[in-house]
Amino acid sequence: MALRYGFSLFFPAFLFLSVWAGEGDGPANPAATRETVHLFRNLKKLAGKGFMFGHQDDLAYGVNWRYEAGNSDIKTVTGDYPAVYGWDLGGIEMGQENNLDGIPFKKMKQFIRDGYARGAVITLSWHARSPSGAEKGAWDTTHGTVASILPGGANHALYKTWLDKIAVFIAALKGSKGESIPVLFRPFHEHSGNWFWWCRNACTDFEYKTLWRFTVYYLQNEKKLNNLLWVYNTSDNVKTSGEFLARYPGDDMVDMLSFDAYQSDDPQKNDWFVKNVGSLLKMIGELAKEKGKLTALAETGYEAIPYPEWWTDVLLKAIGDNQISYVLVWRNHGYAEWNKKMHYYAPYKGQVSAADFQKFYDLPVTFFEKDVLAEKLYQ
Ligand code: BMA
Repeated sequence: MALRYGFSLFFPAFLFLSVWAGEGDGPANPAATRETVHLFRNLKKLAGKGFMFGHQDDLAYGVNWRYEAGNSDIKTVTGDYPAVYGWDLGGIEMGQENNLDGIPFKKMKQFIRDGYARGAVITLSWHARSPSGAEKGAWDTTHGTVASILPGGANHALYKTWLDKIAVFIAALKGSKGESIPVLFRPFHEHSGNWFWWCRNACTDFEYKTLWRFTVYYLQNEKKLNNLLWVYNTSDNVKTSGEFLARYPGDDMVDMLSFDAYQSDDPQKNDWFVKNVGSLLKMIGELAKEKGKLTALAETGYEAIPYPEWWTDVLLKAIGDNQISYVLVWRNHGYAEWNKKMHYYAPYKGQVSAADFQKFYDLPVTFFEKDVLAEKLYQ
């Protein structure tokens, strides 16, 4: 009781929000824009029919190409674009022109507008650089870093400048009628892991929740961004719903439950991926049903996809009959200089899994861009 009282005195505004927000079948934000409300409701309906396919950085580059207008590795295989485009804001907090993987933010804005104009869904992640260990970027686990950016912390004013930069970027994302483009925002992702400065080995559950609540409060109430759907995300190491929800900030500040899981070993020798992803999707599906939220497999993939049937024999089986909004595979960097191997997760023309990906594309349950255009997700 004493703790609660002290806490609410310290951070009143964003604590009290929880009293009345988050009810009903719309997004958590009661002031969400029309298109954002439509997207939330349409995604709920869509989850009963199938799931969307997403790809990180899809329009910017692929294996063996960079910045070619209209190009997409997914399109070279299927003739269609993904239904979900993932982009990462890492670096924006430093005022950089390019994100951590070299994409100019100016180009990213245009890719986002292009994807939205074609009826697709946009999701943003944020590999924010640690204020404590800048040279390691987001991959710094100095204790106390999250605490330092919370209200009262030494880096709190700095953190607000980061959010101000994010707000400028997001506010510039407009559709042809001047409407704000809805964004599935997934900050501080994979928090159950042990590699980022917001992970569970680097900050307490309470600090994480406070960081989330402050971030939502600031972007929604101070910056008036009402086009965000908030995506809560863990890694694949959580076993129970209690563990999954350990850092859940509240129904009033989350719209989607998700986790990230990658195939790391040979799927023909080890069925861990199918089993684990399947059971985690079931678990978050049940939680989402209770809470009236959406779900996703927010990041996945098998690096360089050496198993030709990975799409229909592994990924599809892992998803099973779980009703999720989307699955997104990570970026197609191509040859990675830093560890001297290929780093990509989506097929491209001629890649060994391309034929199987075409089969995956042809299934009635997989939604790509042409399918979602017909769904009119924003109306
Ligand atoms: C990782 C790798 C890195 C990249 C980071 C953020 O999985 O792809 O090369 O910098 O994601 O996009």
